[in-house]
Amino acid sequence: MRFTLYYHPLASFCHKVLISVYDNAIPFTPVIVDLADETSQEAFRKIWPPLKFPVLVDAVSSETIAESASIILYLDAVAQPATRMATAKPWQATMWDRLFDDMLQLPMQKIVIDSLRPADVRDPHGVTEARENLVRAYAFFEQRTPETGFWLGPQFSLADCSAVPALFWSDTVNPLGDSYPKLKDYFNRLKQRPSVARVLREAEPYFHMFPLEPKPAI
Ligand SMILES: N[C@@H](CCC(=O)N[C@@H](CS)C(=O)NCC(=O)O)C(=O)O
Repeated sequence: MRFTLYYHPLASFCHKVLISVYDNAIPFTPVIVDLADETSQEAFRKIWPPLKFPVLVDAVSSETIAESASIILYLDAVAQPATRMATAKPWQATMWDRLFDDMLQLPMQKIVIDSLRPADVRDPHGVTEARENLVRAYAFFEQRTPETGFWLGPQFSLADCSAVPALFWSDTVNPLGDSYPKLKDYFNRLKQRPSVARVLREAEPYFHMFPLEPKPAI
């Protein structure tokens, strides 16, 4: 098999890549990384010492690619997929990718990671700020979600792959509620796409590992 993907089914940044490979039926060897397991961690350290996933290894080019968006763009370039995730305007796709990561994933991670800290070193002020940032981001994305059209651009793209985990996990820690109807409709459309539904279904058996209540739900 040409491509090997190192990932975890629950990990939000891995969802971006999984959606793109499932969407284009790109075959790959899956390697689930369990950082809590010493053997798995040491095996992965040899592949990628920073121990951050997803990571893709291409046996043909011998390249090791990290960073979810870079992996998606790499596969776009070498695997000749039917749906080009970079689209004809790659700067737009990467702009949305950065916005979803920076404006939703980062504050969402702050809230989750803080809950894993010992009680005496938690950062309640930082968590309140992160929640405020999520609400500001929801309002921004609500305003920018196109009035017409199915996806963020003229076709399903990297932008939409990035939107899924950003919205899914942010909605889990700080529910969207009913104040953002366009964004919510877009999120619901995303969840119906077969590649997205498959990624969320594969994550579901691990939902109990999520440290906050309520647990995620599809
Ligand atoms: N910017 C990176 C972020 C990668 C990242 O933070 N991955 C998380 C999983 S979603 C991870 O590796 N966590 C393990 C750790 O930080 O120890 C990307 O887009 O791939």
